[in-house]
Amino acid sequence: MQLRNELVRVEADRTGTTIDNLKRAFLENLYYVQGKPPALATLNDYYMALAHTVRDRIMQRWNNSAITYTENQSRTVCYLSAEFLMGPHLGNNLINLGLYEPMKQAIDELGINFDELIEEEGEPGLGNGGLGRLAACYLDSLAALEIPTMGYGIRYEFGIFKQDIRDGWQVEITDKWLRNGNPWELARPEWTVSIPFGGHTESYRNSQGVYRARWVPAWEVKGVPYDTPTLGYKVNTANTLRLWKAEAPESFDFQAFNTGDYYGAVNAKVVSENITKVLYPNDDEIQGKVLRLQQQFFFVSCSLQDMIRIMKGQKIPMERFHEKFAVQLNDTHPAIAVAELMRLLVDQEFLGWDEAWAITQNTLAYTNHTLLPEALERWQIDLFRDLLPRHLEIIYEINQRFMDDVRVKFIDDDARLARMSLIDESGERYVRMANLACVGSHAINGVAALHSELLKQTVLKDFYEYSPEKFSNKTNGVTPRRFMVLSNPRLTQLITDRIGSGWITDLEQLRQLEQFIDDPAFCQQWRSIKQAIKQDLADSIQKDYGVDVSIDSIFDIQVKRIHEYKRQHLNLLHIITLYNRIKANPNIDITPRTFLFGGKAAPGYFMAKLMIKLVSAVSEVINRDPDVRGRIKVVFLKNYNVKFAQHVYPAADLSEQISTAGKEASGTGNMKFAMNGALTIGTLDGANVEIMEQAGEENFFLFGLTAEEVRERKARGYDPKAYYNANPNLQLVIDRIASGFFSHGDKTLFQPIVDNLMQSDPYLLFADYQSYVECQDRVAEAYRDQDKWTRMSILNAARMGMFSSDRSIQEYCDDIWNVKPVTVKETEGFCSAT
Ligand code: NBY
Repeated sequence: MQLRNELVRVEADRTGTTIDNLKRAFLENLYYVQGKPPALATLNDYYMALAHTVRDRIMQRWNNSAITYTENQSRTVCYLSAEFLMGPHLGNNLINLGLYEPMKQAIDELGINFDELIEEEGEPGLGNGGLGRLAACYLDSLAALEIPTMGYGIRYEFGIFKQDIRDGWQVEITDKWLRNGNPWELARPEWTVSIPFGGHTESYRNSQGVYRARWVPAWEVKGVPYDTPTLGYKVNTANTLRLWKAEAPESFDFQAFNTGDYYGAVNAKVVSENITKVLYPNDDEIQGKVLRLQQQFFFVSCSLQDMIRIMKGQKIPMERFHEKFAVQLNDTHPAIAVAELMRLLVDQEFLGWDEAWAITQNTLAYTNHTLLPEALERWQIDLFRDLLPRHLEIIYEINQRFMDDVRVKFIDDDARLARMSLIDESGERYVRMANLACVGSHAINGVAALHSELLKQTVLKDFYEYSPEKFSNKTNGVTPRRFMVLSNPRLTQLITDRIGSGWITDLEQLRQLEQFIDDPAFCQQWRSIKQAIKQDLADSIQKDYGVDVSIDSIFDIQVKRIHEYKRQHLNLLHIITLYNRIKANPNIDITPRTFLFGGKAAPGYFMAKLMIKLVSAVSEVINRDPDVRGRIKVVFLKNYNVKFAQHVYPAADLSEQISTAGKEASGTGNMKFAMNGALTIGTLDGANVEIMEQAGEENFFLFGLTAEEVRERKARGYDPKAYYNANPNLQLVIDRIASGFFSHGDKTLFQPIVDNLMQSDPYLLFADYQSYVECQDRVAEAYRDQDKWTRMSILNAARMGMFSSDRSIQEYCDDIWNVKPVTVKETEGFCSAT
């Protein structure tokens, strides 16, 4: 008791939250953690001291959460994802702790610019795009909803590359995000696991004389966990993001060293550590690289072994694995979990096959994020066997039993059997990861209503017909804490002044804003906030690019990965159309616009990189043409990431969501824009459909073919040249590009884009061109009536409640995971378990 009281006192002293406590703690961390007196401190030292001051205030929640979960033996969601795009932690943690304002005051009172420290933080770019960011939003909502959760993934030493633009071309620079240390993570070497690879399998007789299989691996690596707390908004819950780093089993192989092979000894270490060295920077295309399979198996095995360790620590019998854990597979990247959980349960824990299979299916659930058939993961059998010989045997065994079941359910249908097999035997043999994920899971979902329907009709049709009860839709959502409260404090204040702060955890409450659309004062405030935010972005564009943009122009923004299916080049066709109108008639009355682009191209995706070059080339010509008189501006914003995104979404008037219908699974940027009051121009694709339903058709700029029409058009034999020949405006746009007008006379530079569009146009830009341009003309017209535009903007934001990730996560909890909130108790003192 004496010790306990002492600890309570120490803790209050160390992590108090009065302004004085905060100032003192900050200076103490600067001096004793960073080892700097203020006179020698750099901006980064200040940032680190502040980060530690915040981290200290997270510890009690984190420890109390761990204690509560252990005592309750709570069912835990394990979100398995090869990517977590968390964004900067500092501001977000302060928001979730409810300490943003006091901390700002404390730091400002010390004469240090708090906003500068927030901006000083880099971000852990451990993801490519939507899929990785979704995982981060889901961790935020899981904690806000007080659901015991572990996020499991890979601690890449180098995340997504940093993008520079030189002479209009993308240049990739390695992302050294750990260079200055990472104050948000704690290594947990005591929970290191061992991961086997390669070798062969053999059978042996156990003590009862029963034959069993075992894997005799050829090599192994260690997996060391690094934990980062993920806080819930104003609750005591602090869950854990556990990322695995690969290390050599022995940092030095003395045997090799003694035989004189010093190089070989060190090389073994290099090879092991390669596994978590770098994130694959592709956001679609599968690359059948062995290192990628190593990464996937590595983090899945680490994570499942970690769950087994936790079961044993809590003395829960292994037969109850599925009662303790709900494991979600974020796309097929962790789908090897199906075979690995079977191996661990059967070979290591000695459960019978049928029991292990029931546990596996009851534990796992699979989320699909793409309809593009070329993006479905598969692995060459030989490569797979070399790395995971035992898993291949297990997959064969699963497949044999599965094929027997299909054969009975759909008699005499060999074509169906061939399509559903876990092994593609149509040519070279492959393991099909989506099929493995479907067979091994009790639930399968898509990420928007349209996507989930199309899954059932196309890529997963056979699996739907086989087990329709497994399928459901879980429309994506985004966290309003990061994407409204943190990134748009002015709008947050205005909304909260009017309807209170309940909307932050119950986004449907934004509907109450509808009552103010006829309140001129409110509309005026709404508009002036948007203008002020646009000014901030304009200032940073002036500073970083030397381009002067007017805040009275429409901020028309397309930020997302660069992809042909996302059609940044359709946006360009419209821009060139406007430019051509001005050139034909320099005095034409057009609504001024600022076109902003941002996004990375996969380093090996030639067409995407050429699209970036085309944006740069068009912007160069337009921005300096005196005829344009500044009425249109085009800027490519380099190195688009979560941190920058937070400045972009609040500044937008118009959100470009213009993918070919049926190609974008959901989109999540579309939601972030709309809840910050941007209007959307979009196709009926992904979650756009639901966004329009919610906002009302009259508040959405819809254009283009539907997914069904796209399918028909292609089936009939699509001919882009017919559109080109029939449309003089389109012709002029394409001819200008082809003529070298935007490339200093070089006719060859953009020829691959022109040829692609003229000859096949796989994403139907030409078919949608006229509809898009007409829709953009309606946008320009609408913007001229500022009162009307503001009302539409308010209505959009007010009606985006369903796109909170809290709603998505509640649906996963109820329909798939069957988990309930566990309230973490508030205790004084950090020894509450005793
Ligand atoms: O997932 C995106 C979808 O395109 C988007 O429509 C959806 O909103 C979002 C969240 O559900 N998919 C995505 O971001 N995919 C990837 O980033 C990705 C990354 C790696 C690989 C494949 C896809 N890979 O095969 O390595």
